[in-house]
Amino acid sequence: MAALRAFKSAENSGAEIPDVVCFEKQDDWGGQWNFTWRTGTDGYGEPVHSSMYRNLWSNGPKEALEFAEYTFDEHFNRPISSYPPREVLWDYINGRAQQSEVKDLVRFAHVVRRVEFDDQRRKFTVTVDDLRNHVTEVRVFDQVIVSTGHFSFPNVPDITGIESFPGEVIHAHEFRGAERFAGQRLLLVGGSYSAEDIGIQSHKMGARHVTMSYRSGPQGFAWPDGVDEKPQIERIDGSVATFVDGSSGEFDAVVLCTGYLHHYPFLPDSLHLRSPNNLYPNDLYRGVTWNANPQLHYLGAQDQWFTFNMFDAQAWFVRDLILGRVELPDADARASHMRQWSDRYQAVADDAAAVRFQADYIRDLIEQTDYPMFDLDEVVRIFLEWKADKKQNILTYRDQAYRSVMTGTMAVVHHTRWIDELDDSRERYLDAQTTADSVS
Ligand code: NA7
Repeated sequence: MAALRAFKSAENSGAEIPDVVCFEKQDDWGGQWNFTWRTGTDGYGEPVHSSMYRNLWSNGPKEALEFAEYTFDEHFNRPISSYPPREVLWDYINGRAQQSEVKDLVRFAHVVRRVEFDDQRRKFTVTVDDLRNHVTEVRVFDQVIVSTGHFSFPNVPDITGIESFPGEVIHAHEFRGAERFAGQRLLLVGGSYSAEDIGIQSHKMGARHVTMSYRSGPQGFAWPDGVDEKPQIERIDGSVATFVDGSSGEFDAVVLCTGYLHHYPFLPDSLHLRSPNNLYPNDLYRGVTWNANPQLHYLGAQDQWFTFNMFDAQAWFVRDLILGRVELPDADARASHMRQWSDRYQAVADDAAAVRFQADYIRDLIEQTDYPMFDLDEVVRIFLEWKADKKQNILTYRDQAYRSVMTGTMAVVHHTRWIDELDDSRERYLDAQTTADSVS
């Protein structure tokens, strides 16, 4: 959606743009934010893309992800809170894309099966299945932008003895809601955002106990009673998990919050990004362009502090490369640039440095395009404050309010505290008449 918007914005300002077509596997756009109740395979028998769950609220302040050229004020016409639930965020990104009038460029329910590159002709041949009409199409393109994200294909580790576990074992990708864990003892494997959020969602929905098992280090929040952390699992025997510190516990269900794989089944090895989930994946010039073949680009392949506005910065840069507005240096110069940024990334020592690294990365991209520059240092400050809020109280950080760096608008304090709100719908969220008192 960022790429479509970027091209449209150039066209609106008088530029000639190439023919753009977007193939989207799902029936609607929104990617990760396009929630489905389905797990495993979708109605067409294709792997379900989105890892979204029903009760998800933004886990970072919206002021850190706001688009610089389509603000929350413009969309909602009034201040809203800093941590909207998923339907509200979908509404925002959908509103922007609708405004761009780019929907006719998207071929919904079209799954890309294969992308091949012909070195002689320097063209891509793209094989696409129209899932509704059962037609296979083969098209030729000069440039390909991979915008499928990298939080769709679960990383599923083996755990000794897990096959003997009598309860349910799922990956976070298949998690759709925590109601089913009410009264249960839940074991979450992993120590990052999925474990943290599924953990507190399950606590909110009445899980009897939640244990999170980390590999590298504890998340270290002041967990409420009924939530704790353990080191790595040594083995599972039936319903009992034993951890490497010798402690053990009995559980009713396991959720593997073990992250995702960079997996692009439509790409041959020579074009396929392989990377851990980090802030500077190898092989991508300026974090977007496949260095070995700069006619191929990836958006959003990094791990993400910044999200929507970073995707914009990337999309505008890739657009301008394609339009020839930004010069593509030769392979050596690109490699040297990548080395510099990679060295810088290697020197990142903590989360604060990681946020600053990503802010600098975005600044570097925006400086080369006409995407509106915004106060990245202030967003870094917001991120650090957000981290402090979480440290202070993991159950109340979503009740805090921040000021927009784009408009100066102060977010409102939401009518209901996150921990008390059981209706995550857009209607309920936007119901300004409801006060905290009347629903408590
Ligand atoms: P992340 O952030 O990639 O984290 C994956 C977590 O899973 C991380 O804590 C890993 O430990 C842990 N992991 C991976 N393999 C194992 C094994 N084998 N055993 C134990 N633990 C393991 O993914 P999330 O799903 O939490 O978040 C996805 C994105 O959503 C995130 O990047 C945000 O943008 C929002 P590690 O710390 O590497 O030792």
